Amino acid sequence: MSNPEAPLLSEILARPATRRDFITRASALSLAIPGVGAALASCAPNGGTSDSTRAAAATPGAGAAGAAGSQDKMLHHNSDSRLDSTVLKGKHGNGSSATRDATANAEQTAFHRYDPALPPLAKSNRLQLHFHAREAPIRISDDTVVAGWTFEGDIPGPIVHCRVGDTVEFTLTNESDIPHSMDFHAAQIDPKTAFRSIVKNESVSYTFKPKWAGAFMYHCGTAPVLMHIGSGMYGSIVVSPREPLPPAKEFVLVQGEYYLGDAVNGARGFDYQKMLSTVPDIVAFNGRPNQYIKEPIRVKVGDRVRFWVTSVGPQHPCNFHVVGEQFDTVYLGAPPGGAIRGVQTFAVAPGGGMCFELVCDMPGEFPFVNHAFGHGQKGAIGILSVEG
Ligand SMILES: [Cu+2]
Repeated sequence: MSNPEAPLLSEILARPATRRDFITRASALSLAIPGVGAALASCAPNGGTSDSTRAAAATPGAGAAGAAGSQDKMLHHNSDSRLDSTVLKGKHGNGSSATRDATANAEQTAFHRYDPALPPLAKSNRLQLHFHAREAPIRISDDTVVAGWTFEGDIPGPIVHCRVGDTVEFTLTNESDIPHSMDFHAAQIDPKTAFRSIVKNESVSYTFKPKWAGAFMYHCGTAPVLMHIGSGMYGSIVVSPREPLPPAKEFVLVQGEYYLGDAVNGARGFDYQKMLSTVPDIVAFNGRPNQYIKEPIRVKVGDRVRFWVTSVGPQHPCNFHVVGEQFDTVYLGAPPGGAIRGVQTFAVAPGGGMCFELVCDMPGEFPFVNHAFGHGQKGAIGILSVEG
């Protein structure tokens, strides 16, 4: 659905943001991209933040039910969209993620393999999470460090694991000069309050109870969302059903794309204009191209393997396939619902997540890939090593 009257997203985002402009911009974006106007509106310029709203927003466990009653106050608490637009034009880097903090000591940054194992469930039905939005250089391979905008200092952010119906009490604290926010796809909640942007040293808290099982993306939703996801602000929350699935070795794969600009202080910035081209330099599982070629995911003959696969994009699906294997089960809906059998490849949409299962009945090295092989070639590939 296109609207010939609607200005280009890039033009809208590049305009200076007076309050009137902002409202015009948000309305225009609602036309251009449904929902984006609302997301932008959550970042409306304001005349200051009252101490009472700041304190309320910073109280861990303060649920959305409490927050929803004070929408007007919350709008005043929101970030300044002029700051958002300076991400693209001005002091925050001309459409590059390469800020001072994102590049500091880049060359000393060590590589680490991102552990794909699904963390165990907590015993309690209540999960308390406190994430920090921070800029940090991340070494994604021997020769490349990127200027990341992160949750908890890594790309992707931490894997979260809970059950359907658990209570997730979430707090985000922003340690960056750039406004950030958190959008959990596993939550059903008023996004205008819960997913609003916060400025440096402020916090936002909300509580949700996942209704459906599955692998769900989480991401920063601050405008322009493309820039924030494209700079590394994403991760996966796996929601297990209350009735356990069959025993399995469980792994989490988050496919993301990198659109790289020039190096600053040894770290490659993420480049907004390149993101708009939708042609990535790198596509990676769990933030590092080819990392599970160098150090495979290891299981044993007879194991059932369950992959919780999320494509965080920002643009492309993950066409998930295991060479030399077939999935005995792919869940189209929330596991255990919507199971289909005997599947070779299935596409996980950007912003989506799915659950794939296979049984390893012979030893060998089985590549798992994005079968859109341009993206496999750019790093979305690994080895499932099955030992006898
Ligand atoms: Cu952000």
